[in-house]
Amino acid sequence: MTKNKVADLLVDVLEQAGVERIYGVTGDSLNGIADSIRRSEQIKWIHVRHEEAAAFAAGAEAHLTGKLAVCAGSSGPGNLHLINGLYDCYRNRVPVLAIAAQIPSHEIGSGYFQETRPEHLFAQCSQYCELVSQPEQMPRVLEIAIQSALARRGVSVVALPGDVALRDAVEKGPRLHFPEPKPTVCPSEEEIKILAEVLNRSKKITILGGAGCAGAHPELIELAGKLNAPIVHAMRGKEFIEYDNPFDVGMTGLLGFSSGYYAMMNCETLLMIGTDFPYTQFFPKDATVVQMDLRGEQLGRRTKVDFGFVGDTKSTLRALLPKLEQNQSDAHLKQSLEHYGKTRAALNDLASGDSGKLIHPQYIARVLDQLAAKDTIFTCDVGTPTIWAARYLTMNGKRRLLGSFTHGSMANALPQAIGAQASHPGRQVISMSGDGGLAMLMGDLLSLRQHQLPVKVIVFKNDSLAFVELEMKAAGILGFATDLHNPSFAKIAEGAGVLGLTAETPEQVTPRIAQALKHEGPALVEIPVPRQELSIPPTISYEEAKGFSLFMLKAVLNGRGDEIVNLARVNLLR
Ligand SMILES: Cc1cc2nc3c(=O)[nH]c(=O)nc-3n(C[C@H](O)[C@H](O)[C@H](O)COP(=O)(O)OP(=O)(O)OC[C@H]3O[C@@H](n4cnc5c(N)ncnc54)[C@H](O)[C@@H]3O)c2cc1C
Ligand SMILES: Cc1ncc(C[n+]2csc(CCOP(=O)(O)OP(=O)(O)O)c2C)c(N)n1
Ligand SMILES: [Mg+2]
Repeated sequence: MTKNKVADLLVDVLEQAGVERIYGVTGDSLNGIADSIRRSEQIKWIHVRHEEAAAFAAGAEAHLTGKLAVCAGSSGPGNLHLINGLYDCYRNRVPVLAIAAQIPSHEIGSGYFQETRPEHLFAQCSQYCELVSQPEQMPRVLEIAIQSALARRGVSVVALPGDVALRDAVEKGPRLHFPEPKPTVCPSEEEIKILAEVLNRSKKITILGGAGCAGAHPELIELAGKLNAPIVHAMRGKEFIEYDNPFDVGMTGLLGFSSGYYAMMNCETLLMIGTDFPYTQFFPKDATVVQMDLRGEQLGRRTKVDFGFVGDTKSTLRALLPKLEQNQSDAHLKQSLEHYGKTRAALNDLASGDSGKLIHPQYIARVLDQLAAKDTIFTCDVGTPTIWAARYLTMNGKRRLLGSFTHGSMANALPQAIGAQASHPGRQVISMSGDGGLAMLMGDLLSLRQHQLPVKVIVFKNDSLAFVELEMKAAGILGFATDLHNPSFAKIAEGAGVLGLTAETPEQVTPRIAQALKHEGPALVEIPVPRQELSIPPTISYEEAKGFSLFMLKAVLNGRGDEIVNLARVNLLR
């Protein structure tokens, strides 16, 4: 009987951990591992065309399933390509393991062909990153890596030299057999009492909820009802908070709704729940701020906090709710909801499909929202597609929305869609791609065909890096270096074996998208949209904007872009 190799043991451990697929590009030092994966009945190798796409895809899978997802790259440039996607996984706090193959162990330190030092390179985007330099370390190092990724929710990297992978294993099999830890974390009784007292005292409360509210929807709604509090959400919380929510007043921030902005600014008590909303200028200055988060180190990170509590949202709210009194005043809630109604109506007006020859991107997003299935997984590129997704996609508790919201990397949507579709074969997956974003990792259009992934790619073709152009305008800088001389993406798709369609008029948007969604295989719909959909009026002066990036402005981009000026004036001229 042939002996188990270290690579075989690695695959055994991954199987034991429930891994079903590994995204990557093979090569040299990874070949031993690839050979063991080939023999696995459980684990499928998803060959992508760029390792960055592999990491984004693994991140999407982990985000959607909550379980460990895996990507791999060969030594040197192969695993170096993983980094940007891994950074995104790390910032999104999703459990991902990266296998970074390494050059032959006896060459390390000699400046050998493709030599890099993964332990250093990945240190910033991982919770755990170690080199396996001898067979005795396996499976312990791999299991620590997996445990770290799951328990700390983040990225682990195992660097494995090709020769070590091919040596005989010392240990017989996996050592750990316990499921992913799911502890409940709740503030102490004394703390819950203080929390209840603070909230019972205040009549004008606004809740800012984020991704940490996942799984606690009923508790959150009950809480808002007792407090008569409008709920503002941060972007990563949209998919968990917005639906079936009579207290929803939209998002805040640059891409937010002015109703979300004012609900926060006008409250006496701001209750932050499971959010790391990063833009400090959008927090009220005089309100009492109460924050709860699973991680103590998050408290007070974005604004001053008067009362901070460590706990998971569900357990904390369950303990808190019986101690809360019904707030008798609903004036703040009513005012916020009314404002939301008006903001929403103004945004809906802009999503019209009948204004002459132009196809407004808002309209495309609304058509997508209407035609997509009840449980569609959407991904959106960083750039203006993030705006359209934030404002025009309706979440319902089953739909999901993924982006590179915290790391903010372009080109995320297509590779995230690959991971979403590979891990959810029966689900509709739609990638809202920018023309810049799609072109950046366009090689992986080929993966849709190769792996029979019926992803639908909708290209917002504005022939520019439009979001950056907007930033330049807001900063009073002339638009520069933002032109895109685009090909026909539909023809490129056709050449890649993907159904390629183009909508050239507003009337064609619905039928083309419907055709793509009905198509059994992968499809791409290319849609020309105006370059400057959100224009910033010339009234914003250079003096006002000087030294401020778009994200630093205290501004909500309303549909037409004029509110950015109003809020900027309020803030900067005070
Ligand atoms: C082009 C662009 C524009 C953007 N504009 C905006 C904008 O206008 N508005 C906006 O909101 N965002 C915007 N974003 C996104 C923004 O950068 C942040 O990523 C987002 O606001 C963070 O959302 P979050 O707080 O829900 O999630 P996270 O940052 O992931 O924070 C979640 C928090 O919940 C905690 N947590 C996790 N699990 C639990 C649990 N079980 N119980 C309790 N706590 C838990 C975590 O520790 C963390 O502190 C933009 C992004 C891009 C790319
Ligand atoms: C990898 C990377 N490079 C550059 C940027 C800066 N950036 C942010 S949005 C953007 C433009 C995106 O263009 P496109 O995908 O065409 O979307 P649009 O805004 O035009 O709709 C750029 C260059 C970034 N976020 N990530
Ligand atoms: Mg563009």
